Amino acid sequence: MTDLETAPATLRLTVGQAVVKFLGQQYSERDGLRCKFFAGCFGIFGHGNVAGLGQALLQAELDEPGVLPYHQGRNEQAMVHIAVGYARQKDRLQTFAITASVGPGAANMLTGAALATVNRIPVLLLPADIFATRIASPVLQELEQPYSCDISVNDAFRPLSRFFDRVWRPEQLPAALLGAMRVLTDPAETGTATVCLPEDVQAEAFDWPAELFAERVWRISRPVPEPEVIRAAADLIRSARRPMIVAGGGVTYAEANEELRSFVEATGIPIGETQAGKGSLPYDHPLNTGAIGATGTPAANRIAAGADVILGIGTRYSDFTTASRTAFANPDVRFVNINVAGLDAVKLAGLPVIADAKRALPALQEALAGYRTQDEYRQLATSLAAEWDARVVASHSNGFGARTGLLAQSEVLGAVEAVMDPRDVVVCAAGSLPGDLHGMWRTRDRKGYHVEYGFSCMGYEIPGGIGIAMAAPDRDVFVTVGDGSYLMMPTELVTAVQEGIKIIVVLFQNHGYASIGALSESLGAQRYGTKYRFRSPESGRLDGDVLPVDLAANAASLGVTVYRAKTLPELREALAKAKVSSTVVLVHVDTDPYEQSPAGNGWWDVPVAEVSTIDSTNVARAEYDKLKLARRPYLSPATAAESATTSDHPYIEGKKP
Ligand SMILES: Cc1ncc(C[n+]2csc(CCOP(=O)(O)OP(=O)(O)O)c2C)c(N)n1
Ligand SMILES: [Mg+2]
Repeated sequence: MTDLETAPATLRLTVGQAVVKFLGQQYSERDGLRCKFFAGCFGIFGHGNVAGLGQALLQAELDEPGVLPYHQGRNEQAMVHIAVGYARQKDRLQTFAITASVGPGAANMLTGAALATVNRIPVLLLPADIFATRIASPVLQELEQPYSCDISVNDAFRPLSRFFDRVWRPEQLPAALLGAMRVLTDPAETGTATVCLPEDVQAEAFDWPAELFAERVWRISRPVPEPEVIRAAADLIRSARRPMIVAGGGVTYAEANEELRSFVEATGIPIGETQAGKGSLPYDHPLNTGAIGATGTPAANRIAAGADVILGIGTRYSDFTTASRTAFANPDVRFVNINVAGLDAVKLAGLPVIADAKRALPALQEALAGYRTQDEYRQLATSLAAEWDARVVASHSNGFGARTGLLAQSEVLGAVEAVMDPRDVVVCAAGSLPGDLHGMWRTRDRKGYHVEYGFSCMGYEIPGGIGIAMAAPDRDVFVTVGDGSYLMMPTELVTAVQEGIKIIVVLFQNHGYASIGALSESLGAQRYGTKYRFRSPESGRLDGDVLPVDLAANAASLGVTVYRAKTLPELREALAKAKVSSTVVLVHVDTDPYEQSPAGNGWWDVPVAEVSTIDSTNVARAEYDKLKLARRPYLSPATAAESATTSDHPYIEGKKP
């Protein structure tokens, strides 16, 4: 044998070409189903990536079409949102890579990076970086720091990423890519993975071991619960008279909806849903009390207030879920938390069941054999939910718009819901709509509700909707967006038009921030800075006439089909046309910023100025001082209450064996 025959096979490629080739070979697998992990790569090119990753994507498109399809975006932040929308709709089994140029292109992705990490959604960011050789420093757009030469704008990704690396030399690339893949495909760790690629390194050639480009399958794990922990959790739940489930995003990401249904029907424990958990069960399941927390329904919040054991499943327990730690008012309340992430499982001093929901729920159901809540408790949950549903339905056509000339938000939502098929997806992220949707949307399908509320990022709506539509071409995607959020990021409408990705945008024009306006008013800050108004020559303040913006014309100028609606019949007609259209559609509807939708009684802790020269602020502070007394620390260890095995349990039929 000659040396040549024994030498390991290598491929001579640039770093950019190696990245593209590697990404095209990554697969995820769960429950025996395998799919490409990267559906493609979004990118905006500048000097930092045009000749590196840009050249590599071109070469791949010509030589191996389809291996990593390239898509053009308008704004780097929005490209990350598209990836998040896509990955969430795909239950985190697939995502996109995103390449951006050095400096501002990279920095524009920071918001998206944080959003993905907060929401626990996998995205791979490939920001270009400053020259590794420093040969021409400072290059255009380089951030200089007097104390160090190895800092760039990209270091700002470190706290926003679950994995961060910078490839100063080609030899470092395999470890960086494999490290990123491990984190992206770990359900407990997933979020943003950032691999920074200096612009000179991207173009540099290297002899890569051929096996770097072998097909690689990443198993998305389903950690099983420890039997001892399941026994302890079952003991705690058996001690409960009024248990409640808080269903979070983890239920659906684990595709555990049927296991949840079975568990709920066997044990008779009612559920409340978080924003990410909405759709865990259909809205009309008799034991689904709907949204819980600050934007929760009176039904869920009443059950939560009396609950003695909370079983949290796949929830981060954000302040909206706990109503800023006031929702669970029973002094003896204890928590059991099923979660793949230890970080979440231990929250509220809960008994941590660190496991996948699809594995843990059947185990817990078996351990709870014979346990069932009492009829009257279940009936209470069902009747409270039905009462709320009647209020929601009434708000859909309460005649408000016909009386005042401006539609109420609830009327618009009713019309949107009516035109949608059960599997269609409603999308939102910020403003007054997420609260209304959380409480009032009647979700019929596990993937039919998509409100980004981990980061609640204005501007997510349209790009997020595009990602969802790419992930689910068999569903219509209805993006609900306020005028403020629309103005933040209408740019990706161009991307949707370019790619022929149908989304239906319903734009709620109320000339400013109705949500923050109402919040401001309730906190004694008089809606300051929340209306879009001219600066008045008389007062010198922003309280003049309504601004003459025409967002319908704006959307039309981007190539979108636009309908305008002012009345309910006009709106219904526009939505019906949008539903059957094959193009990108925007329905522009004028709504009243002051009309409040029906709501529950959840509190949200937003501190009010403790001293002030303004009367309204002082009144609000006095109210705040009262309300904050309801906050609870939730620190009691999660052991079964002493009385549990002996005392009378009016709501429980089965007792601990
Ligand atoms: C990027 C970003 N900036 C600021 C906020 C704070 N914020 C939350 S809602 C909102 C106003 C949203 O206005 P609009 O989209 O018109 O919805 P409306 O409140 O009128 O329903 C603001 C400024 C945010 N969530 N995201
Ligand atoms: Mg608005």
